[in-house]
Amino acid sequence: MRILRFQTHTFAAPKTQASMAGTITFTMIKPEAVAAGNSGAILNKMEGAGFRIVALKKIQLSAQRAGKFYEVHAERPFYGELVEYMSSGPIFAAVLEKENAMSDFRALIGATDPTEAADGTIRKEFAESKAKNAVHGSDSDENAALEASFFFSDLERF
Ligand code: IDP
Ligand code: MG
Repeated sequence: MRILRFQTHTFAAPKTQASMAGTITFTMIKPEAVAAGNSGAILNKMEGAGFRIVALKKIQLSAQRAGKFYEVHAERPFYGELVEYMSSGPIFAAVLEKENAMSDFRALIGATDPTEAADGTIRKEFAESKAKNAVHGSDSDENAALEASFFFSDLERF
């Protein structure tokens, strides 16, 4: 006769303040990197670094939508150039998941200017210039959530 065994419940330990960083970040593979055929290699680096792809789409932004996305930079001298560039061709937009997603992803992509980016970073390997720097990465958990929602509904995240 078989005896059914029931597993006792286990409870996860409460999160400490130190582990409260968000698990979601947002990225774009920018137009020049998509055009150069580097999308697959860049996504491979992201997955290889432990990021899980929650959502992914290829899309071309209108100048108006790119302007809206980068509204926080509206006063910076390169805003017009940035909006024109980011709407110049298709991009990949993605939501990524990992512990400490935002800060670990910023480390993976490297400094804004590829000449200052550390060896092994995505921008060091794939960026053309400070402007055409291959990838976007959110700069805070709050912005990651806002940026992810700019492109994806809840039904598009798995
Ligand atoms: P980040 O992408 O590393 O967060 P930000 O300062 O938020 O850098 O700038 C947003 C984007 O604007 C950059 O990724 C880059 O494409 C562009 N950008 C930043 N600084 C310059 C600049 O001095 N000249 C031209 N483009 C720039
Ligand atoms: Mg930024």
